[in-house]
Amino acid sequence: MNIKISQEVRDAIKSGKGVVALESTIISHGMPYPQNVETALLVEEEVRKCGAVPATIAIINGVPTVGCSKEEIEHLGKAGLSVTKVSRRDIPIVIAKGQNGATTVASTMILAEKAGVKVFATGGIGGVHRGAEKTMDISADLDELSKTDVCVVCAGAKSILDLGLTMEYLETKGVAVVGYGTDELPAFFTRESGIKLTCRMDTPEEIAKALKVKADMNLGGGMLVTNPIPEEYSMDARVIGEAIDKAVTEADEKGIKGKDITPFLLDKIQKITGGNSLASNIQLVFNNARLASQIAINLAKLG
Ligand code: PSU
Ligand code: MN
Repeated sequence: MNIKISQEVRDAIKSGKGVVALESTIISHGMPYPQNVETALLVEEEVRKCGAVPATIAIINGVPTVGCSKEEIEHLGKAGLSVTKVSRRDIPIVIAKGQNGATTVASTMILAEKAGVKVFATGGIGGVHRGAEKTMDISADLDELSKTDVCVVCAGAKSILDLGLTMEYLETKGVAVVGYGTDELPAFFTRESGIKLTCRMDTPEEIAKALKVKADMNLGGGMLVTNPIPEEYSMDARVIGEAIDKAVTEADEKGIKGKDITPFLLDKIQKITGGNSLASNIQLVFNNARLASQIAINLAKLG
């Protein structure tokens, strides 16, 4: 397959520098313009400040691209929802049609693995939706974590999902869910959920070591590292809980389904809570980028 890997990313992989993959659905479908573009560029800066190299991933005019340019990021951000949201199933279609595509966690993992990038930072992952026992709506992100060898660093999952079922699903699929400095799955806007994780780890070195063992044993699949939002940016559980409940009810009433539901809920929550949830969202992405950079640097040292 023809993948375009930027010179900077290529050099970094060759010389054993840490590289951090970044997704593009968060840009086009996860935040409003212009904060989406500002955040995407600042996250790249944050990774560089930590001594690693960022690789924003998207499909540009039908070409899977690892290491998007500033202009490409700006385009994806401005175009917003009109860009196709690309999960695993959509990759061949968008490439064959020569279109632009914003990659989700699942498809970003696929392209990162093909390019040799082992660590990926994002905000939140998709998961098992509330009511999935009826709708069967389970994000392709979860199956991807079970088969594609990339470590994903996130702030847990938003309670637009059923967090308990999401953890059960990952356990069934053999995906370790590590808490960075915590025993509990963080719930994106808040640091706690009451749901127990696979294990707690307190240093990036320890996480890199576990990734190295997994690689040496050829176990395949990824690992999920959950990094709680910094205390000063975490939100009131009741305020955010009510906003999420309202958004979920509205999606239900409007009959929103399939790939449209996650972007719909994200947008509604931002509108209900004003700018507060967006500010928290931006900060937790920076926080994840810093941890992912440290993991990538340590992993690169282990060879
Ligand atoms: N959750 C968030 N922010 C996001 C997403 C999820 O808090 O931006 C995006 C990610 O790209 C994720 C995707 O991979 O939504 C999941 O979509 P779906 O549930 O349709 O698989
Ligand atoms: Mn879905």
